[in-house]
Amino acid sequence: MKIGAEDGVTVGGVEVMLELNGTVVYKGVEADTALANVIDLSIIVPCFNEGEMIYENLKKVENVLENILYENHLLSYEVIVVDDGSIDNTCLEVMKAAKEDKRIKVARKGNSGKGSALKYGFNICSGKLVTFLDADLDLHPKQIPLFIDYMKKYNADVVVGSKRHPLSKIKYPLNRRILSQTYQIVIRLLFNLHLRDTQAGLKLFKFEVLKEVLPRVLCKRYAFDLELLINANRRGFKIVESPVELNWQRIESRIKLKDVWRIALDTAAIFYRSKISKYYKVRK
Ligand SMILES: Nc1nc2c(ncn2[C@@H]2O[C@H](COP(=O)(O)OP(=O)(O)OP(=O)(O)O)[C@@H](O)[C@H]2O)c(=O)[nH]1
Ligand SMILES: [Mg+2]
Repeated sequence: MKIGAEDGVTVGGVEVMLELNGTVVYKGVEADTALANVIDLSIIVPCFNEGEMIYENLKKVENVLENILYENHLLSYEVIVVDDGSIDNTCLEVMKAAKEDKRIKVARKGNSGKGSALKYGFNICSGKLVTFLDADLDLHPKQIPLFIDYMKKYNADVVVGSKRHPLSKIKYPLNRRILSQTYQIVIRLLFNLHLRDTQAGLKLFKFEVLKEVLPRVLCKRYAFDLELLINANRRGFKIVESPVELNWQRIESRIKLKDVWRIALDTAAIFYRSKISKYYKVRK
């Protein structure tokens, strides 16, 4: 299977590479081509070196959506997998799933972090509602309908999964628990944000929120979630927390000391933009 920028052609303003059997791979998306209201739900899955589990996990996503979205009057969906520079077989596995289900789309680019991948995926999505879903499925997509219910019930613009919601059921290692709790305490001290968890890998947005907020989100890696939520909050969008069931899937966490250091630096930069340069202007 050949994947290369030299094969790129432009379709609807997006540079794409057409695979031999017709699977479309989006590459080099520069322009903002997102079109709201074309379909009901877009699920964006950031994916880096997940070859071992991504095919199976995309099948799980597909099953869930087939079975439960109909009950929620969501008739159409797309899954956009953003694989930026994986060095394992992720791309082949995603392409296999995409060939079997045309609602799965593949976006590829050079590696620049989870946040950057989500932003990139948004550029080619077209759902009225947009979900961010981590590829490891620590948070199973069967929880999406609950998020949709919360959005309706609380008239919210954004619903975030929260490991610290009183109704959440959480299974993950102690070291990750401590890291997560410490980060949320730091956030509480630095920012006036009334959320107990900014980092969970399942979130639901109205399309318009991301359209307005993402251009002001500069972090490319894990602090992206925090910056996005601060920005949405400053602009007056209503964010509510949903309980989640988290079942840890990895043998070992991928978050290393280097990532913690990067998160700390990015968080300091967000503090500067939020409190000093007032980069996230409040909506009038
Ligand atoms: N496209 C892309 N996806 C990424 C990148 N880094 C992480 N991801 C994806 O983002 C999601 C969350 O990353 P994880 O490594 O699971 O982060 P985490 O859940 O905070 O930490 P652990 O599960 O403890 O390792 C997964 O789907 C990853 O594949 C990246 O640089 N590019
Ligand atoms: Mg994870």
